[in-house]
Amino acid sequence: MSPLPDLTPPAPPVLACIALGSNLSSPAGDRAATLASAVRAIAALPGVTLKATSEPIETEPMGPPGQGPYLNAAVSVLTIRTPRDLLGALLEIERAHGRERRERWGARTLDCDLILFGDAVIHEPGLTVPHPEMANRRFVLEPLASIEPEAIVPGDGRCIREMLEQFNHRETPR
Ligand code: A4P
Ligand code: MG
Repeated sequence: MSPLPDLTPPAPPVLACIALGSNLSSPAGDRAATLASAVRAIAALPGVTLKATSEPIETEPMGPPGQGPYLNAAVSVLTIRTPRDLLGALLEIERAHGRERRERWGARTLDCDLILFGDAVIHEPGLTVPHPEMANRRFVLEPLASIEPEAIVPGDGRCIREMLEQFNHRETPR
């Protein structure tokens, strides 16, 4: 007897948002070339379709003193991969761009952070989504707001545009 066909419907693609940062040249070239190469690598992942890419912005470094300015950007994708599997692929892309883990928040050729994964709220070892620091980082919110302003941050309820507006309001000196 032939086995029953698998009638499970395919999972619909999920919108995932990724933040990119670089403040050192990598094997792919300078910071801009590194970010462009990372975007190409993300777009080439199986099960991932690139939706939008922000312009890169130059930002002041947050973290230990003595490091150079960052170029930051954001991309959104539609994906049928799981969040853990997508993060694994992003960490692999970091490694392929010469990323070495030294000090926390230290200089790096490429940082790829998974910021949002649809409506998922995940707190597991090695995987926290939404990214816990996103609301406090202009270098994440600004590029992301330029491509996915209406994306809702699950567990928070605000969209990216509102989060950036409230961040800017907080940061404006009175
Ligand atoms: N991890 C868990 N959840 C996630 C997630 N949602 N996205 C784990 C990415 N990684 C996640 O990350 C450490 C581990 O976090 C990963 O192995 C993964 O399993 P990491 O990037 O190696 O560690 P880190 O960079 O030393 O620390 P952290 O807190 O991740 O640093 P951030 O938050 O990535 O910040 N200044 C400017 N202007 N622009 C920047 O882009 N970036 C950083 C790094 C510092 N200063 C910056 C910028
Ligand atoms: Mg990181």
